[in-house]
Amino acid sequence: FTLERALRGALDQGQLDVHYQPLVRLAGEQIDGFEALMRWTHPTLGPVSPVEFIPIAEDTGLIVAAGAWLLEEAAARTREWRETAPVHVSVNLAVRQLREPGLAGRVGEILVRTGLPPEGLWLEVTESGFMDDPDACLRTLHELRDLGVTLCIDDFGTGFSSLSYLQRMPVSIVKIDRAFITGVGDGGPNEPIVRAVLAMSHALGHRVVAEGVETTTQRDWLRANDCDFAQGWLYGRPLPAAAQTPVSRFAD
Ligand code: G
Ligand code: G
Ligand code: MN
Ligand code: NA
Repeated sequence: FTLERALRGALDQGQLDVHYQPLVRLAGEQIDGFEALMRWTHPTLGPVSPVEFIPIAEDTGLIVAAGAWLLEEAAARTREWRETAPVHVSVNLAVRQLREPGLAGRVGEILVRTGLPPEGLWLEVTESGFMDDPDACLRTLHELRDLGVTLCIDDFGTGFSSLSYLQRMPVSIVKIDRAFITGVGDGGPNEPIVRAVLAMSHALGHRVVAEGVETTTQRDWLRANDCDFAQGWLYGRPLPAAAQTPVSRFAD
């Protein structure tokens, strides 16, 4: 038995699922959209953590088919939600997917097939994709942006964050990694860093998402410091689509 072999069958055997986590506008505390997160439940192993299986899916290339499936599933679901409220869905793109020729064309086809308008789709990429082959990555990101979708830099602040990437990547949203959101509002050492990322991102014309917001203390500090969006257990855990509603409001 290997996890890799099990994962090869997971998509065909319907073992993959999508969970959705709310992303909230800090002014007004209204849902702006949801991040779509892949889940795998193996028939005997039970739920396998994405921290375990996503790297295997990337290394084996299985992420290409699984990611395309997730994108179509999330787009179709969000098109339905948009009959109630103008929410977006945010989908993670692995480096491996970014490198696949024709990605933007396939994303465009999915938008057409599902009827999701491009403003309903955010795509999250990390700096690691940019590092390996900046020119190819930039071309793909520009093609995606030309579709009218919103590009986000994910896990900002971790890995090899470089200010030149932030400036050169055609993104309009910066997602600050949850490691930096720990302790904000309590006078913790992350506060000056988060303030600086907010100032720099806003100066570049980008909007900012704080990830991993768990407390009202964090929320109040982020709002006072003009952070645009928040995501985290304070607002909701990733859950199946049936457990989410696109119109929830959160008390101030
Ligand atoms: O979903 P958390 O609940 O455990 O996710 C763990 C990690 O797996 C995160 O880094 C997240 O970005 C990644 N991940 C979850 N779903 C997807 C997906 O559909 N595609 C890619 N590339 N990464 C994902
Ligand atoms: O890497 P990415 O940011 O795409 O992955 C999001 C990861 O963060 C998922 O594993 C998700 O379950 C997790 N997550 C989301 N909100 C919170 C939170 O408030 N606290 C913690 N500890 N983890 C969170
Ligand atoms: Mn993400
Ligand atoms: Na993230």
